[in-house]
Amino acid sequence: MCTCHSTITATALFLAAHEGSTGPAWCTMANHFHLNTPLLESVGMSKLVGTTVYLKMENSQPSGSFKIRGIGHLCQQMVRQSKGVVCASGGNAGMAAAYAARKMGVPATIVVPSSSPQLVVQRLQDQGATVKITGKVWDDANAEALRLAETEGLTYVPPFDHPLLWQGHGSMITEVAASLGPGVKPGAVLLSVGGGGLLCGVIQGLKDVGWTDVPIVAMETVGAHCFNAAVKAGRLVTLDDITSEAKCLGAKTVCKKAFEYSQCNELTIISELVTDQQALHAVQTFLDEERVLVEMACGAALAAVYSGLIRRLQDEGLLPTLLGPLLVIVCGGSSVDMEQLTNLKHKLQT
Ligand code: PLV
Repeated sequence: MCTCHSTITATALFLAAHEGSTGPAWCTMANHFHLNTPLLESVGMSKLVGTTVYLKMENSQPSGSFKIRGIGHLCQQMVRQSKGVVCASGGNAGMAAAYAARKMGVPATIVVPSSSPQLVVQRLQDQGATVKITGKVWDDANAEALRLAETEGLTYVPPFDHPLLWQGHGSMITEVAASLGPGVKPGAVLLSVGGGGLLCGVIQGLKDVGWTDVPIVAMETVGAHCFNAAVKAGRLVTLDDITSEAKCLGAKTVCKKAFEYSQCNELTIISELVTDQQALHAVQTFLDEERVLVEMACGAALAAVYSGLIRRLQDEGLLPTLLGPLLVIVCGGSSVDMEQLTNLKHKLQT
């Protein structure tokens, strides 16, 4: 069939389903904001782990991280008639909300804590967002975002705790299944946990493709470890403070759904911690070996490979010795550049 004809038909169907015949301009461009990202084999990491390692390159999303999948999906469902959106973020959820809002022609206000580096503020402003700095950590910024939603009538965009986000994030696993082809399935999935949205989204995706028996290694840094604290305590725990430099993992309390999944017998979720030094070392090694710069939040997951943690989990019998391919979610992040990396090196290596 002529591809041009099928494109017009798809667009027409999309418009009819969403807006009638006169939808906004963004509807005619594509029916989602995220890209289908590459799935790359890492020779260096495969050597370390002893099985094929696949990298799902979410760093290459237009907003710099996986967040655009869920936030783009949520915005398409909730933002159509909005005066504007407001999102509280360590940085990347805000980047995704600002990107989606710009594409939809809607104003965006992003509230970040003072711990977010200046380069994040600049990048958010470059996306056309109004940036407000409130409080020390994400939880403080979130209180302000909720207040603005109430008083200014803005649509609140949650960064990690909403079923539409999880549904949107789930698309990354559907893509992995398509890339790997029939009959190939990961031996384990490795990812980072902040507020737990990525974890819930990956589980949603695993459910969608029938892979719920695949174990998940859920990584956090010490000092941004709200999921690990909840798993250990057997209940939701609110951390006193965020002391890790992985600020984008810095929610004080993990979302309820992520905790519920950790208690679910049908899923295997292994919660582990690395130090900031290990996360930073992983960021540097990844830059050298894969030629890609990611932020500390992502380094936490990569450190599980570079620090030998995956091998240890195999030795301890928590992961099988003959492990199938390891799927690493390279969640990305915009809170990093060479200057920020140098600052972190000085701060953490002295
Ligand atoms: N960052 C959120 C929450 O911050 C934000 O506002 O951007 N990797 C990267 C690069 C991230 O930015 C985040 C979340 C995560 C991983 C963890 O994802 P989550 O929060 O869905 O578990 C406080």
